[in-house]
Amino acid sequence: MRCFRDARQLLHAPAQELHNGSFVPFAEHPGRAQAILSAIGPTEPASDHGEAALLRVHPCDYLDFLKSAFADWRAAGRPGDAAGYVWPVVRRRPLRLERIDARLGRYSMDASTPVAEGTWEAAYWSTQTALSALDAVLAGDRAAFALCRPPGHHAGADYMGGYCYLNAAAVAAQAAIDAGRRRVAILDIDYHHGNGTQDIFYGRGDVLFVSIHANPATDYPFYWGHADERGEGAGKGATLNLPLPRGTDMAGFGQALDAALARIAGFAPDLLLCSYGADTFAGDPISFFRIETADYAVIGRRIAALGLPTLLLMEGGYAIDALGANVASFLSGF
Ligand code: OKP
Ligand code: ZN
Repeated sequence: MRCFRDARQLLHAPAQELHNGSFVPFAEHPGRAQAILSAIGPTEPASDHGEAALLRVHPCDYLDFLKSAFADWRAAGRPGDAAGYVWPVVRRRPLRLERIDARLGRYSMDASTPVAEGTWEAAYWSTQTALSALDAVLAGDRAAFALCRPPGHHAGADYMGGYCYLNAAAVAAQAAIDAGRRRVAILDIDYHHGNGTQDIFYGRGDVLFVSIHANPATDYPFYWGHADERGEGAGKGATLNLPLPRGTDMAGFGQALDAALARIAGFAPDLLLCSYGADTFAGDPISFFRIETADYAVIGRRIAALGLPTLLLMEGGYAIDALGANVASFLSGF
C-alpha cells in the first residue's frame, strides 16, 4: 500500500494548550508523525494539487484568515501562539472582524487549537497528502494511506477546532466526487466524533458519514455526535452516529463496527474514506476506550472486507510510545 506524507507537516508545533483548566504541552505534536513514519516503512512525499481542492470545501475568507493569523497576531504585538478566547454568540449585525482577536473567535470552535508559525503550511500539506493518496486510489490502487497531520475531522468549512484546521477527509471526499465518483462513504473511527466532517456533509445525500466515537455526553466535542443526528434535507439518513461509552473494548467496538460496515455496504459507495484515529487505544492519555494494538489489525481487516477502493487517513492518537505500532497494525490488517 502506498503511503504519503510531507516534511512540511512537521512545521506545526504549538507550545501548549488549555487542558482541564491548565496549560499543558500540546498533545498533537510533530513527534506523532515521526513515530508513525518510523513504524510504517517507506513513504512518498505529497504532490502539490494547489488550493483549488481546498476551496471546494473551505471558503476563501477562512483560508485567508488561517494563512495570516499567526503573522496578524504577531503584528498586534502578541507573544506566543494565536488562539481564540472570545466567541460571537450574538450575531445580530455583521461581525466586525478587523481585529485578529475577533477573527480567531469567529473562525474557531474551541480554545485548544492554537495557530503557530508553521500551522498554515502544515495544514496545507496535510490535505495535500490526502489528495496524493486519493490519486493513487482513483488510479486503481486498492487502498492508500495518507499520514495526515495535523488532523482534520473537527474542522468545519469555516472553523478550526480540536487540533484541526483543514478537513482533509472532506477535501478528499469532495475531490473524489469532482473526479466523477458518485457516492462516497466516510467511516470515522477516531475516539472523538468528527463533527467538522459531519457538518460539511450534513445536508448532502452523496456523501455518507458514519462515525464510531465516545459518547458526546461525556466526551469532546460534547455538542455533536449524538445518535439522533441523522442528516437533514437531501442528507436525511446519510449521517449515522454510533456513540459508545467510556471503557468500550474490542467486543463493544466490534459490534458498532459491524453496524457501521453494514450501513456503508447498503449505501454502495464508489469509494470509502476512513478517518482513522489511534486514540481509541487503551493507553491513550486523553481518551477512554480499551482497544489494544492487535485489535487494530482486526479492525483494518474487517474494513478491507467491504472490498471497496479505500483511502485511509490519519486523525488522532496520542499515546506516542504505541502510536507507530498501532498504525502499523491497522495498515497491515487492512
Ligand atoms: C482531536 B482528534 C483538552 C481539550 C480539547 C481536544 C481533543 C481533540 C482531539 N485539551 N481536546 O479527534 O483526535
Ligand atoms: Zn480524536
